[in-house]
Amino acid sequence: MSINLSLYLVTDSTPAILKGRDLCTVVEEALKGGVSIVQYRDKTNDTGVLVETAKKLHAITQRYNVPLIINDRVDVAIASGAEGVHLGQDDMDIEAAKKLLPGNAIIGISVSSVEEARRAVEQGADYLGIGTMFATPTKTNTKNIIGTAGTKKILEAIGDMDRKVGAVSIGGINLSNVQRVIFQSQASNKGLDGVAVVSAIMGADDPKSAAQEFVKRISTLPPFAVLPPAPRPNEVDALLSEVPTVVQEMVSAHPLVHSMINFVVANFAANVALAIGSSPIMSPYGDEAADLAVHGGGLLINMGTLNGESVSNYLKAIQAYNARGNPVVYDPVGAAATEIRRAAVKQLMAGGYFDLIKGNEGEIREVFGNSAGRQRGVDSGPSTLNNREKAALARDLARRERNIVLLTGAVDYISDGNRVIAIGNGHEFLGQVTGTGCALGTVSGAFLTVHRTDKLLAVLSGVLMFEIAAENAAAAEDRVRGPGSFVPAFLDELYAIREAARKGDNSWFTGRA
Ligand code: 3NM
Ligand code: MG
Repeated sequence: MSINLSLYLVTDSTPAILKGRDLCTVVEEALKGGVSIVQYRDKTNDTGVLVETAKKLHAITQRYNVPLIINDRVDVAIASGAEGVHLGQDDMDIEAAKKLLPGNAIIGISVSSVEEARRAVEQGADYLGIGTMFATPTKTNTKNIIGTAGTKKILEAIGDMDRKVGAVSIGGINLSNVQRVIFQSQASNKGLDGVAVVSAIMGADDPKSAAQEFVKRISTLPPFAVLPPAPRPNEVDALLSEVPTVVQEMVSAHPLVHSMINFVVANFAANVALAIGSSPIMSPYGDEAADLAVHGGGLLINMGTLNGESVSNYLKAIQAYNARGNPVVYDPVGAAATEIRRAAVKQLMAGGYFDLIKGNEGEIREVFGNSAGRQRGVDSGPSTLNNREKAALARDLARRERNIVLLTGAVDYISDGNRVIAIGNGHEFLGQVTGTGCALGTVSGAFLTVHRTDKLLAVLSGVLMFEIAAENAAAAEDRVRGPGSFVPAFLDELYAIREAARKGDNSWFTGRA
């Protein structure tokens, strides 16, 4: 049986969602907009009302040739002639439901873990409702918020099974996140067959146009999606040969970068941005982001001096840049330092897409969900991973998020989930001045803004320009005696590379990386 799960409408009869409108009218509007399957979900009414309403809905869904599924209640499904049931983990089990229902009935089940998913497939479920994707006011008693990372794990597990099964994601899915949900949940062997939505359609002022817009977005990639190029033979050499050209591109494009950055280093990061030839704006105010994003620049989120308003400001900005496909860089400063920061990481990871996540070992581990425990302050602390493990961590996080990860340290690791590049450039003075790591976030934003086809190459080019400038500055022994005199020399050397690149002179790079 092949069921079209692409846009799965789940009904809700509560006044907050229906706002005085008739349930059947709202569902019919959604059907006109392109909903492909409907579930009647009603947790409050008596059985008589449920059967009566299900029959009315069935008469409508039949006209649109769309299956009607009944939530929880096998008896209501049978009495109304609906095409199937959707069972929760606490409802009747699949085996019992199969005995009662006609042989061709559709049986769906809610799952929130790999174990539940495997069991449901073995028992013969036709599709899985995988959730909860994001926290949602529509259902607050959910077991588990699993996000795109948890959803992907479940898809990976069922993709390996012999029996094929449909899969939809549910919970907090709306027009602004639906493309990201589908893109980031995609496992190597299975993707979502659709999304299940309650409030974003049932509660919309115009359910028909909301459904139409969902249909459009479901069938297209999100604006920020760039599929990484297939690795070539001698990939590292090939990448390195392209770096000077990418630096030239960045210098001549003069990209705008909007940094939402901590107040300790904002001045230094702005000076670095100017020195490389980009155009900085430092604004922590989320409501400004939509206007700034219009210019096509990049965004940096650096949560080094988090406060009570920061996360909501960041989320507004991320959504504005994501919607246009402009690059967003996340620097999760001190990610594991406090419970507040840990919560902020979760909210931000659930709230948007980051083209690049950049951090030290402790920060990247926290983002990955494999924390080594509380960080002391915001510095990296002693390293506990060896080089192989660091490379694997960068690769695994990038593969999970479908983005670029830059794990910084004495050796930096950069990955797109497939390629992993280790970079040994730089100088120890970079670690003795505040703000160098943060400024690299702004620099990466500038490069990602200009070079769009290979994000890994963009970030690699920024890191190499930055670290070679640091080497040049530290080597200027006439001018540099320590971290203090290093800072102006570093800005000078960034500027010198920029001027060389502007003239098409690549000698700064030859033999240096
Ligand atoms: N089931 P909205 S979440 C009905 O996690 C339901 O199994 C969920 O509503 C689960 O689209 C949910 O308005 C509510 O966020 C989804
Ligand atoms: Mg249920």
